[in-house]
Amino acid sequence: MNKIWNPQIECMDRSEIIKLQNERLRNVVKYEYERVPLYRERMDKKGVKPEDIRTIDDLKYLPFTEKTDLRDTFPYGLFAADKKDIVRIQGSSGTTGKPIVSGYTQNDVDVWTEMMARTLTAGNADQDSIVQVCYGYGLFTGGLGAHQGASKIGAMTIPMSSGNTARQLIMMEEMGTTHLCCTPSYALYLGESIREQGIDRSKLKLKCGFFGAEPWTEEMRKQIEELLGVDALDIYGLTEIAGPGVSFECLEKAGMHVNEDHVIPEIIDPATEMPLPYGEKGELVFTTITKTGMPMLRYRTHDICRLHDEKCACGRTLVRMERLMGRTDDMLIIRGVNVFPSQIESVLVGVRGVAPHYMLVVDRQKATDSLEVQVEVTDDMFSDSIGGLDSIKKEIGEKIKSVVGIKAQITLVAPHTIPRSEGKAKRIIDKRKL
Ligand code: DLL
Repeated sequence: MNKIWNPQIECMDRSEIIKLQNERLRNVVKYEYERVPLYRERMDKKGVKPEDIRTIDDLKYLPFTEKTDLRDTFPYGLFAADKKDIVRIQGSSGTTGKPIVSGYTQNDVDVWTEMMARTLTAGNADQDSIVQVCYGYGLFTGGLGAHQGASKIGAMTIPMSSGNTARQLIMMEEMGTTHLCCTPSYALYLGESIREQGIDRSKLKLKCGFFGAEPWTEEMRKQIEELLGVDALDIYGLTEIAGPGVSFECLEKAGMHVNEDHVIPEIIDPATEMPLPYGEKGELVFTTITKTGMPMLRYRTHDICRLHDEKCACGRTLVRMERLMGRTDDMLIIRGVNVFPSQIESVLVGVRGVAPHYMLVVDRQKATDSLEVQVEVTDDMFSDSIGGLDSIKKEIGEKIKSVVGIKAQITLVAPHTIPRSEGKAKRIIDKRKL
């Protein structure tokens, strides 16, 4: 039996959903125009007034919002609510060292919590469930998002946060965890650890897992399901829009239901920026229609996927997103952390003795991602002592850790050995099969 947290909304007639979206869209556009200078200026420049936006078909007249807008107006430029009404800040990494932050009012935290409550319910979690959250707690939305949703449905919630696999496994076994929230690569790692340690799978009570924050495949789903004995569900979200739960799979595993009473998804052609019909592959764009802290109009996610509006066998009528098919930009997700090559480059240009020629090699071994940064040393440095080279490696490693938030292996290579490109530089070798 497939449980539904809010059937009234999740199974609403499409015509009713669209009516609700039209009404909420009109309100949010007016609200943004009145409160956020960036939106007002951009709409004025396009000659669009809030009254021109009547229905979701008018979305195409609105300007887009980009991650760079959040960076350029950091920290408070896009806040629509008064600071005193903001109760939470969450964040992720941006294209440079500056974080990307979003401010949430209590309303926004409640909206997000509702989305995650629906997500967990779609995997049959309820007040009898024991939910182990191994997403990181902190600025990253994974931990707190899953936690809030699990608390809302009345589940026993274990806020493990990420890491410390031995302790995760003890808790899972002894507490009788039924539902697991973590990245798919960590789920695989947990599964492999269970097998390696010879833990008796029949002692585990796991039923279902909610895995997201990074790309994964149907093949990984099968492996995780086999290793952990769970239904492995895909969940999607992003800090700028809410966090995890923006869309979620049900046990039909036939695409992620978008919480359309709170967000309007569109697919656009990333080159022409024109909207594409359901079923076509393109870039996913979201407009939030119930947030008040920092609502987003036509936020370009740079994630590539398809949308479908047929009713799901579970009864939900919400539009479904296919598994993500990649990105339109060069953002990598390494151990769940968003990494832009430009961040690495900004570190390298500030280090004496290295040239701005580098290659990022990403790999995955035993379900754990690794990042190797190969960088050329300058001619002068090349003839320097090993001690000098070691201290450069150390400096780069520390700076990358502090700017990007992950540990990288640094390999210094001889001058002129990184292949030069005549066109767009190729700076990434991703050996993971995602
Ligand atoms: O990753 C929120 C999240 C936490 C989602 C926990 C699911 C579970 P950000 O750090 O802002 O937020 O990163 C957002 O991660 O634009 C996608 O590129 C990627 N992403 C998120 N979920 C998936 C998924 C969180 N299920 C960025 N499949 C997004 C593939 C995903 N990529």
